[in-house]
Amino acid sequence: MNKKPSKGYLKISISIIIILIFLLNTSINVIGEKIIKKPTIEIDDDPFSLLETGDILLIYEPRYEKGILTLSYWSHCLLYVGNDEFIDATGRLGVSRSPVEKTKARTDVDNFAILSVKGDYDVSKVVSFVEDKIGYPYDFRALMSPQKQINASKSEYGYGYTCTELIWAAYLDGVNINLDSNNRGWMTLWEMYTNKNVEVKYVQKPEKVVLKGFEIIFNLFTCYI
Ligand SMILES: [Ca+2]
Repeated sequence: MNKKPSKGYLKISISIIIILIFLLNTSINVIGEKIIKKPTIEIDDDPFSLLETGDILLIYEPRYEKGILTLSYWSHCLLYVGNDEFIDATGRLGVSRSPVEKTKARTDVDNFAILSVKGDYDVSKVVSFVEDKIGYPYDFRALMSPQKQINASKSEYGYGYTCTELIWAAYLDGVNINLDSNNRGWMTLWEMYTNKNVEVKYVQKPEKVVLKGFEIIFNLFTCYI
């Protein structure tokens, strides 16, 4: 007997929820457009030639699209340490050094950005921090909860670094520049891209760099609030 009115109520509720989600999604996409940073340099030659020691390479790997691990357009970051080499933290290798050529040759990367951290500082302190951490494990613990640390333990069970955590720690400990915009929780890739201390030098496909829907909500909470 009560089925009819409850079904009608349910339909109205679902409609209202759909409209609210639509409105929310539209408005946060507008906010998203406003926080996109545009590149400052356009070149026709090899963009990797723009890399200077201390620069950060952000890459977009389509296989992580809509993934729950990054919740950002970008999927990974590497620190350029000079001599045609990067140091980064990955789930497979932990903190390790690799030639720029290796990343350049990757066919599973569909877009990349080169970021430069602004300011007058001794970049060798940033580089020596990450060089000192080579061999540390990946911080799988950070995937479960929003935490990070400057001086990680070398425990095999997840007290190392994520890719963003390593670079954040290097800049904060080395030269007192904080890439964590809201200074708490995760250090996200989007936070790195939009941070006020960061200049976006180059983006391969700038028109593709965008956050959508819940990525924006997530990043509002982890970067700004
Ligand atoms: Ca944060």
